[in-house]
Amino acid sequence: MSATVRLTMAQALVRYLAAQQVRDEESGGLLPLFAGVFAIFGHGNVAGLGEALYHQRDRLPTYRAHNEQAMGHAAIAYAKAHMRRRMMAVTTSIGPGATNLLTAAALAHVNRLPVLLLPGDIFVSRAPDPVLQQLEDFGDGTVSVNDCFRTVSRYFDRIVRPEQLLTALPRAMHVLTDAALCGPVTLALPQDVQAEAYDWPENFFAERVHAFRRVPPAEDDVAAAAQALRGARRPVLIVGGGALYAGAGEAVRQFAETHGVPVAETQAGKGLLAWHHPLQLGPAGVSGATAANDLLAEADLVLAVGTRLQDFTTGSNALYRAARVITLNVNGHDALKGGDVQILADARLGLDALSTALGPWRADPAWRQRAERAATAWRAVVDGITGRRELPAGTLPYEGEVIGAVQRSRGDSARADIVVGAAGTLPAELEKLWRTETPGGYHMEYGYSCMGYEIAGGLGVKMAKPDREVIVMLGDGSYLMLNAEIATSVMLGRKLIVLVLDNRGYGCIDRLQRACGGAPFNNMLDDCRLDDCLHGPEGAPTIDFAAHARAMGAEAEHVLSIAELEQALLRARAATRTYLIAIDTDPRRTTAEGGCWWDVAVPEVSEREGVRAARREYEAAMQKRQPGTTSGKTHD
Ligand SMILES: Cc1ncc(C[n+]2csc(CCOP(=O)(O)OP(=O)(O)O)c2C)c(N)n1
Ligand SMILES: [Mg+2]
Repeated sequence: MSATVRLTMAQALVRYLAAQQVRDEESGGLLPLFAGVFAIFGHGNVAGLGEALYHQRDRLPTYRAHNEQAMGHAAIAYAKAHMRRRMMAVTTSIGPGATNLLTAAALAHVNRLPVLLLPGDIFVSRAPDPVLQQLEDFGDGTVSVNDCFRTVSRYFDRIVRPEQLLTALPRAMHVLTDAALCGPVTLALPQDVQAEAYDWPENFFAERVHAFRRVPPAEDDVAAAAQALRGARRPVLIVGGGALYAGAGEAVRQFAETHGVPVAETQAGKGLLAWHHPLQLGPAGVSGATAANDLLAEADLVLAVGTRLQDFTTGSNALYRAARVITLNVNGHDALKGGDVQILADARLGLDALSTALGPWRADPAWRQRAERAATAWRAVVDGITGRRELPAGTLPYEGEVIGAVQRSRGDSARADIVVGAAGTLPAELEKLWRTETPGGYHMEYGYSCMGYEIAGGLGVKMAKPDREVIVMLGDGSYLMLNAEIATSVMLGRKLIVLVLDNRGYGCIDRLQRACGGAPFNNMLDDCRLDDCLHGPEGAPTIDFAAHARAMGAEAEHVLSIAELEQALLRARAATRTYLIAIDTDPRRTTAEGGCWWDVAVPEVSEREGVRAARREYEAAMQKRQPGTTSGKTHD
C-alpha cells in the first residue's frame, strides 16, 4: 500500500492544485498551471479553504478583490491572455458570494475559457439547517444556490465526501485542459466537508505536467474538404478564437498565401493575421469590414476555422447563404454548425493537412486580386477615420477618433499594447478599427459581451502579461457597473490604462432602440426618469469618473478633445500606477462603413408609426433570408 497523508478536503484540494504544472512553450521550463486563487472569504470558505490556502500561499498565491463576478472575469481573462494554457481558480463564500460568480461562469462557458470555480456550499450534515444564507427548497432537500452553476459549467460536482476529490479533480483537470471541452469547472464545496480529514494516497499530490494535445484530422474529412475547395472559385477563410488558441496564426498565413484565399476574422480571432497582410479582409459580419462582408456575400465557399459562428459573424445567418461551408473545429458541436463538410480537428493541424491535400491548387486569381483591392480600400477607410484629429467646433469625438489617438500614442511599441474591451459601442468600433499584428494584442470578450468585464478582465490580462501595456477601453455604463478592481490593480501594482468614453448613457442600446422605431427611453441619462428636483436645464448629473478613480488610488484626468487625449495618453503610458482618462464622446456618431444586417425582432403591432415602419423593414429583411432567396447579391 502506498503511503498516505492525513489532510482535510480543503488542504488536499489546494495541495493538488499547487502540484499541477505546464511546460512554458518559450523557455521550456515548468510553470504552475494555476497562477493563483482569487478569494473573497465568508462563512463557507474562510475556515476550511482559507486555512488551506494560507499554508500553500507561496506555491499557490491567494489574491483578494472586491467582487466575486469581477474575480471571475479577472481569472478568465488571465486564461484567455495565456491562450487557455495557464489559469486561475476563484473561491467564494456560500449564498450571495457564490451567486455573484454566476455571470462570470456563464461568460467562461460561452467563450470556452477555463476557470476553476470553488464556491462554498451549505452543510452536508444539515446540522445547521438552514445555515445563514441557505436557500430552502420546499420540494428538494439536496438543492443549494450552487445548483445554478450546473447550467453554466462544463463540469459540475459537489464534493460531499472528501475522497470524492480523488475522481473529481482529475476530471476537472481534463475539462480545463482539453481544447474541445474547455470551459468553467465548478466544484461546490460544502463547508463541513472542507474541514473533514481523510487519509490521502501521497501520490495523489505528485507533480503533474499537463500536455495540451492536438486532435489530428481524419484523412477522409480532409479529402472531402479539399475536393469542395477545388470546386470553389471564390473561397473565403473565416478564423475565430479556436484558431487563435491553437496557435494557428502561421498556418492561416501560409494557407492564405499558398492558395490565394482571403481571410476574414471574428472578434475572438482578430489579430491572427497581421492587419496589414494583403489578404486580410478585416472582421466579418455585423461589426465587420466592408471588404470582408462584400467578399463573404459573393463567396461560393466559406472555410470556417475555430469559430462558433455566432450571429454577429454570420449576419444572423444571412451573410453568405449561398456559399458552401466547410467547418474546421476541434469541437464536434461547432464543427456541425452549417457545415456541408466538417473536419473535426485542431485548427493548426487541420489547416496544414488541408493545405497539403490541396497541393498547388489556388483560388481564381481574379478573386485574389478582388480581395486585395477590397482589403486596400478598407485600410484606407480605417486610416481616414482614425487619422482625424481636428473636429468642427462643437463636435464631440466618437470612438473612431479616440481609437486613432490611442493607436498613435503607442509609437513604435505596437507589439506591446493589449487592448481590452467587452460591451457597448466599443466592440464594434474596435473590431473595425483597432490594428494589431500580434495574436493576443486584441482582447475582446464578445461571446457574452458582458458589461463590467473590462476593468476586471484588464487586471487578469496584466497579471498574465505584466510587461505589456494593457489598455482597457469602456463606456460610462460599463464603468459604473463594475469598477472596483481599479483599487485591486493599484493594490497589486498591476498598472492599467483605463479609458472611459463618457457619452452619458447606454449609447449603443439607445441607437438600437431608435433603429427599431422606439422612442428614446431609459438608455441615455437624460432620457431616464429623474428626481423631480432635477428637472431643470441641467438634467441628470454629470459623473466625475476621474475623481472616482482617484478615490481608489489611481491617477486620473478628464480631457475634452483628441488633442488633449493625446497628451494625456503620454502621461498615462509614462505612469507606473493605474491611470484613468475620461473623455466626453458623442453617443450618436459611429462608423458607418462596414457592417451588415442583424436580426433584432421588432414588435408586430405598435401604436408608434416608427415601430410599424421598422417592422416593415424587418419583414423585408426576413424575406431575403428565406432559403432559396439571396440577400440581393447575385450568385452563380
Ligand atoms: C451585464 C450586461 N447588462 C446589460 C447588457 C446590455 N447592454 C449592452 S451594451 C449596453 C450599454 C453600454 O453602455 P456603455 O458602457 O456606456 O457603452 P456605450 O454603448 O454608451 O458606448 C447594455 C445595457 C450587457 N451587455 N451586459
Ligand atoms: Mg455610454
